[in-house]
Amino acid sequence: MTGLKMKMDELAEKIIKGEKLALARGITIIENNRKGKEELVAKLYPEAGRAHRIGIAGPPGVGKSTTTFRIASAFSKTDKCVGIVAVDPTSPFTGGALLGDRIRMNELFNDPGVFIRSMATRGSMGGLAVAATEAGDVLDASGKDVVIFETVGIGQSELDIAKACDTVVLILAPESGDGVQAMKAGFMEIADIFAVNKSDREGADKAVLEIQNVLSLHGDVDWTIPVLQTTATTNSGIDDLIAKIGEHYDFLKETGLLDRRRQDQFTDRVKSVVKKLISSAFWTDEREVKLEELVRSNPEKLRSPYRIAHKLTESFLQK
Ligand SMILES: Nc1nc2c(ncn2[C@@H]2O[C@H](COP(=O)(O)OP(=O)(O)OP(=O)(O)O)[C@@H](O)[C@H]2O)c(=O)[nH]1
Ligand SMILES: [Mg+2]
Repeated sequence: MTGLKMKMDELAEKIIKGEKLALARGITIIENNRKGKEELVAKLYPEAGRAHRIGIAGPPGVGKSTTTFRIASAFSKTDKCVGIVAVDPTSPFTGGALLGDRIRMNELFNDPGVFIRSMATRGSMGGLAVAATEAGDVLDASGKDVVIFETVGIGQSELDIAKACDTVVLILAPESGDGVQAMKAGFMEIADIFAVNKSDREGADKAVLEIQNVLSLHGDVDWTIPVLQTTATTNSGIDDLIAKIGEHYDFLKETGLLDRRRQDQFTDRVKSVVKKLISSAFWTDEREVKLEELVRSNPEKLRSPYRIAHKLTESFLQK
């Protein structure tokens, strides 16, 4: 056994026991693509799969962190261990928010049943979703009953993270009119529960109706997508939200959808690793240089990306 593998085995064992420091180290290794990452994931993966993965998505400022905090505290009070992956550099979890928020988040930090990890969006393209999902695996393997992913915005990378969750909660605010944007971005199709937060403000009823209208066109057969109203700051409607999250998880388990979803997610992950492996095997220094040469030697008017790509990959693909 190599030294590195032994070290990773040791670390994995500590993570599986639920040691916080080991957890933090493990996630750092994954986030930064450090040496030993593959060995660590291999060791932890068989231990993962027991946690309920909940995605909390939505446009900036609608109350995702406040809601996450409420949900996490409620779970923690019922003796469930909670892990949070907050994917956003400006989130209150990383100190980007107002003082009041930070104090509330600190209460959570002091809760021994809750482990919070924030990840910055400055990661490489497409890599963030993978890193966040793998951080979720580490938390899952460490025995968390629930892993919550808070993402900001409704872009592709947020969509990818949501797709790796069991239950996706889309949070909107009454005034935002973001529903339409979220719909365009593909979030309407993958959200299992809608929450119109800040329902202490005007327009919440109208927003709920609008969302219900759109959903009625989708007409999913088995799971009726609930559209709830919450006011995260006063904890209003949060019990209902937590109940629906639980119902959805039961629904997934009873119908066998959970296994199917996880199998699909696993297949997707293998595909993305294969893509990465092939791409890094292909892009040797030599080929980078050849590409430069081909681009330079072909006059602009005659240049076709396909022709050059075929020339470059010819020998590689024949193997
Ligand atoms: N009036 C009202 N304000 C709320 C409610 N929920 C959250 N807020 C406030 O809205 C602001 C943003 O809340 P956050 O929970 O940080 O929202 P977020 O969606 O996590 O924000 P980002 O992570 O920056 O996208 C804070 O000042 C909260 O106190 C609510 O239900 N009603
Ligand atoms: Mg937030």
